[in-house]
Amino acid sequence: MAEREIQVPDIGDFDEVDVIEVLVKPGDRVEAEDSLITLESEKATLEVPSPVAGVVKEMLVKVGDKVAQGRPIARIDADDSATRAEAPAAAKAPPQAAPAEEATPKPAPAPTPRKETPAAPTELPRSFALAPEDLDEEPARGPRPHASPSVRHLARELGVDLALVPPSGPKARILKEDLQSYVKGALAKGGSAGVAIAGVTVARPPEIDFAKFGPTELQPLNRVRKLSAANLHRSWVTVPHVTQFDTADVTDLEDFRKAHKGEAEAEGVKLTFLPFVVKAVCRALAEMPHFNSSLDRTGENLIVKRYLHVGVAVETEHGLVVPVIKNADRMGIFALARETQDLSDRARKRKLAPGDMQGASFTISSLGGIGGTAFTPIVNHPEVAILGVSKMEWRPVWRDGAFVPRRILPLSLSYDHRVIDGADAARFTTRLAELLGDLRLLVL
Ligand code: CAO
Repeated sequence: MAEREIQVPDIGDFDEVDVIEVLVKPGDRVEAEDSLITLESEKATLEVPSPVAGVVKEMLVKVGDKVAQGRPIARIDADDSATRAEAPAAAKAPPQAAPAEEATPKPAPAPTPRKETPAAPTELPRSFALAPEDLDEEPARGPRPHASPSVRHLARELGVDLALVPPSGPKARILKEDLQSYVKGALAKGGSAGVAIAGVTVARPPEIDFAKFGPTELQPLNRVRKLSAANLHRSWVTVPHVTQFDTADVTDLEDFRKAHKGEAEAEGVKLTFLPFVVKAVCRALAEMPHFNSSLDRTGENLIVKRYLHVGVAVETEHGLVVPVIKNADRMGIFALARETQDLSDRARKRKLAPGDMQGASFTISSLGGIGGTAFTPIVNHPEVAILGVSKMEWRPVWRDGAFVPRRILPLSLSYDHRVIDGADAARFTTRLAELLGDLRLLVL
């Protein structure tokens, strides 16, 4: 046995990526190529395999850590045979490099990218807005089935939960053949094998040949759309959503905005409606901090964030992107307008850095510039609430015995009912309406 320190291999363009899974623990036996940890960048999820067989002595990373190339991951007591097995590879190195190779721990082999692979429900990419450090440890699960990365990869592609596959390999290892016979068996049952989503098995969607009904065209989804689809789907199936509708009388606010538009333009800022909404949202969040929180992964604790980073959904030709206005509560209206404009411009030109899309604690989706009366936005999980803003319009409002025309802004607040009660949601939108209805409250 020889102790080996395993390090993060070359991870491409990223300085640091998140550890989202630790797949082994001290005392576990691993074979060469068994995955040790899973890393996640904005672009892909990667499994880092062990370069040697042996017994895990110590794990040097945990879920939530940010790691870069060369960072030690684990110490493994490598089998002698493993050391021997590596010898030919070392022999391929130039002769003068060999001693250095002996002295320096060898990094793990290149990770397996899972870029374009549709992930199983438990392994969907996280939200753009996720702050990994907010999350607690892995939820309690049964023992992870033993399988090589290639079998796991295939299982993900096929949408098979490996926990359901009977293993036939040594030490209950699931072999490729096991997976194949499981899928064959499921198909033989009439293709009724369901898809497991958040612990619930639902019927597979039927395969329909639409060409039977008329001409069709296959358009592959781009990466942004696939990522946001996965995040939205996860949120849809895991978060019990409720949407609270409300309206705000923004007549005075709109007069104020129009009166200051020219002044803003002189400073190179397009003063739209959104910065005022962001400002009001920050105030309401400061007053009701549980709207600015996340449930941890055990579901037993609330992580209340003491920062106000507001995500803004931006429509781009590549799909929906959610850049984040950091510390939005510390900005004035013009600064917010400038920041929104800059982030949305860069989103549309695909110039956002990964950091621009991380860390949101609450999201706003404004469709007001386009139209619509109300909608039910999906919570940007692991956040717990999202505000949808629809088109402001003139409506007759009954005041002092007569109808008067007022500009009314529709608000749609979707929230995670595990964290927020309906009464609180109504309080939140009522307060927002109050703040948007009377600008003076915003400056207090
Ligand atoms: N009611 C009426 N008019 C509104 C409005 C509202 N609620 N919100 C904005 N407007 C107006 C603006 O004030 C602006 O008017 P002026 O030209 O008179 O100043 C005009 O509509 C255009 O605004 P905008 O869209 O350029 O800017 P914005 O700051 O309001 O919004 C952004 C920025 C990035 C949120 C928006 O461009 C966008 O992408 N919206 C779509 C978001 C989306 O797709 N959400 C769906 C997510 S779920 O699928």
